[in-house]
Amino acid sequence: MATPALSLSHRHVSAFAADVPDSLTKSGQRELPSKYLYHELGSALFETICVLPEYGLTRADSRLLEKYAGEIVGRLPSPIQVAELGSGSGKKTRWILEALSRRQKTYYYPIEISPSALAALAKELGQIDLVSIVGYERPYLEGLRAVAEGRGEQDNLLVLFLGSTIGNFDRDKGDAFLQEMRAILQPGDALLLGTDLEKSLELQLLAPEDPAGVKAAFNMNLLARINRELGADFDLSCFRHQARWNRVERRIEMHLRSLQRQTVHVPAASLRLMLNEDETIWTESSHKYQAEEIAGMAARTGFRCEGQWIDNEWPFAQNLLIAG
Ligand code: AVJ
Repeated sequence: MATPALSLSHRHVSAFAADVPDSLTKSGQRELPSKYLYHELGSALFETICVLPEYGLTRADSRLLEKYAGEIVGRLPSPIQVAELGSGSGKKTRWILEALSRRQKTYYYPIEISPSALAALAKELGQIDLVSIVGYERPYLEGLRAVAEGRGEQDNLLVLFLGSTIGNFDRDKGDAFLQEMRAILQPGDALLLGTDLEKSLELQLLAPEDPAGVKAAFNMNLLARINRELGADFDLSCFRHQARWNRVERRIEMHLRSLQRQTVHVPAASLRLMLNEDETIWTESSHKYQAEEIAGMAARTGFRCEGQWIDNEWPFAQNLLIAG
């Protein structure tokens, strides 16, 4: 069996070792939880996806924040502290923190399971005057609970959930997640939610298919990670990356398609897996939204939508939700 990377806590390794066989042996469609795509190498590959010419999502997200951070911050109560779920490199966050730091001293709590992303973040955002960074290497809601418990009595919270990460959740799971988040917050706290919007089929399908294959590498790396950390023997040349538009669910799905009938072993999970030719492992969903449906999502989950800003190059929305 391969030795797990030293930077991983035992807890992470055992959660991974438990989740992998459960989802790979699901009846019907085999799966792998998408959160395991984002770790060390995976997060670096995703950062590369974000600069692909075909992938407009991250640039739209950034453009909106650059243009409207002042306006967004102007609608927030004061004083306010900032928590961010899955902050990645933090480049987009800078606009919000700079706008806030013009009016108050700000604590910024990035919540992120990737230690390398947290370290990069401290570097990227460590120099802003009047901003102090305290990172939490925890799952999203666990981290948010810790931040909320530690806040001062006067402090409101702004939660940043950018980049349409919400799109990784099935719609009902997304609602449940927002409800759980709401339960941790106080009335008047804010959530800035980034959502990728439905767009022409051409744009939608162009985005998943970059000619250099960065997305394919990002997807295939999950199998390589299982080989590295759980001692599995996935032969990557026997799989192919596939992106599909699911028009009923309004989402892009990423799959790994088995090119032949094959058997795979995952020793750390005592698992022997038989895959048929053309059978797929579903690794990620990326749900798309209509601008008008966000108010409904907010209402169902204990928020109200107080503002929405839409990019005019790539359909993407920043939504300011206030806890009711
Ligand atoms: C991280 C969910 C925002 O939906 O575009 C992109 C994921 N995966 N290319 C997205 C993703 C491969 C991404 N999100």
